[in-house]
Amino acid sequence: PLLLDRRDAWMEVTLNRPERLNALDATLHGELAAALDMAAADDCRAVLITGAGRGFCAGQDLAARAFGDQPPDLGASLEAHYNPLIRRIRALRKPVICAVNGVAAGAGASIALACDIVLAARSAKFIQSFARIGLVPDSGGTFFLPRLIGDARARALMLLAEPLPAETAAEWGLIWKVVDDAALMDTARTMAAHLATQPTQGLALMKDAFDASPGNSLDDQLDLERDLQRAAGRTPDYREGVSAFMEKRPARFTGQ
Ligand code: LHQ
Repeated sequence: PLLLDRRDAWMEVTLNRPERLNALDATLHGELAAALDMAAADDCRAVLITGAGRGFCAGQDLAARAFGDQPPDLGASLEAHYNPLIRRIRALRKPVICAVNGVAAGAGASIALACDIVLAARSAKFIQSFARIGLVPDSGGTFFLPRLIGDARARALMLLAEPLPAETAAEWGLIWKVVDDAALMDTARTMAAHLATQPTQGLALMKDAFDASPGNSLDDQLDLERDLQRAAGRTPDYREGVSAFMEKRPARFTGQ
């Protein structure tokens, strides 16, 4: 249920259960985890996540969840699959682009929001569908959403479970940009190819700064920036970036 395409210097990961709008079951989770581990170990320098068919991801596969005599332990499912997935995306030392090709519902929306840069097709929608089935937003949704768009909008979206059109999502700052449907994948691939030529270590250090920011005081964040900049300043790509600037030529970053 997952397609993996290793392009020149980046990896494209496509959720591929289009008949279920790419809802996640244990198999897809397993393949996604393996793909992200491969992307982490591999020398690719950017990752692009998208969905096959008309949806991006409808969250947990509700058909796969059998109700027995005992109530299910959904916490165990988060512990086993969803939380590690979100951590894998955030911890990846390379930029992760999400091309939201269609509806992103429930944990499917949270997965998109965990990525570094989100592009969405004009026809796409984001739905915090958890309330519709009596659940709580998960997979980092209650972390990402209020930080991205503020408490008032995040709460209403989650309590009401109303679909948010991609254009509004972009206006509100939930995502980076909306792209015409037909142009989405070209735009996303061009971006992935570009990012794969950039100073990968510096970008990874930048992700560290953003991840730490919400929990830090200004003093802590200034200290962290000092440490991250010290690390960035020691990379060969910093040396190359400065040389290229001084020599008025394009930089040739190696990702080191
Ligand atoms: C689906 C699904 C789906 C199975 C569409 N499952 N088949 C974590 C831990 C553990 C447990 C619980 O959850 C979580 C986190 C979560 O993600 S909870 C949230 C789960 N997701 C949802 O509640 C969303 C359910 N889907 C929908 O509300 C709609 O399908 C949306 C609004 C996404 C799209 O609506 P439409 O464009 O009208 O499409 P559709 O509903 O007709 O869906 C197309 C097909 O895909 C359909 O199958 P069918 O055989 O009738 O053609 C759906 O049954 C199937 N599908 N989502 N999550």
